[in-house]
Amino acid sequence: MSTDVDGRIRSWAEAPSQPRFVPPPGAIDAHCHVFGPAALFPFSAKAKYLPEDAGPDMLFALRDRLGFDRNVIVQASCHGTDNAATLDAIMRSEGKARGVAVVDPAIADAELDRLHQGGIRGIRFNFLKRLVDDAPKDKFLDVAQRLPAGWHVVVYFEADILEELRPFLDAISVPLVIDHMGRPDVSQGPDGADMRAFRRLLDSRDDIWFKATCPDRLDPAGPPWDDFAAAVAPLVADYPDRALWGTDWPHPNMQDAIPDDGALVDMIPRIAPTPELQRKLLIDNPERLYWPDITG
Ligand code: 0GY
Repeated sequence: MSTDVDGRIRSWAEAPSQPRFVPPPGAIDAHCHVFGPAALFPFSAKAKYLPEDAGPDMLFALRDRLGFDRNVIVQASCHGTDNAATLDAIMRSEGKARGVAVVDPAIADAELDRLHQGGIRGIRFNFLKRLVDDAPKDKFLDVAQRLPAGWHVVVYFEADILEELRPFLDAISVPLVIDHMGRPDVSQGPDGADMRAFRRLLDSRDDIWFKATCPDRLDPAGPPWDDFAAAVAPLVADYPDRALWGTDWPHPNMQDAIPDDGALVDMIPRIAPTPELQRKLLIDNPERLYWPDITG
């Protein structure tokens, strides 16, 4: 872990390696964040971690270095429900970023429209107790019914609460995107209990998507993340039109084993071995959710 004089955490690799895998032209990093800069966009008083600044210039430099074309910027919990940093980054991207907001469920409809104008295409419900104080399901369901046309709901939870969350998830009528596949224990293997439960969720309707992301968070054995590759490749193969991929840069609150972003990119051909799967994972699928104006 690296902390500066204020105790703020630097959770990303200073000099990521150049990946061997070259993403197809137009590829989208569909899960990443910006932090601050705090002087312009202060962190929430309820933030559970305080990161060093990781603003849009750094994100776009990484995008270019890794060979990506576009970003989907997900509002990180350290910014609470003030989406100004995310909106600023989208605005600076010159059309190459869209975003997912975190909102107060009492948000006005006009404010949702303003977020849409700013490039937001979904909202995130976070159920991780280490990141948020509360996750009010009834209020979440309320706001999920008032979203602008074409939006979806991103849900972040851990595998041990999936069954408990099922009635809540079933009650959301817009498409769902599940962050990091609901954090399965990948060491159980592709047919382990967590993956089987997650497949049951995917099989329950055809508008649930997932992010095949975060080997660094999900595979305690560490690089080269063999358990992650073994558990996730069959999922991408079986649900090729519902998988998304992202770096998770700047890896919020990662304090040990900060991943090398180049190595993360080199996981792509291990979970999506063919050019067709790679095109779906990196272009077709995220475009359908975030740039439907391009795909129609
Ligand atoms: C992630 C994962 C994490 C953090 C956040 O909003 C956040 O702070 O999402 C985490 O700590 O697992 O997807 O970025």
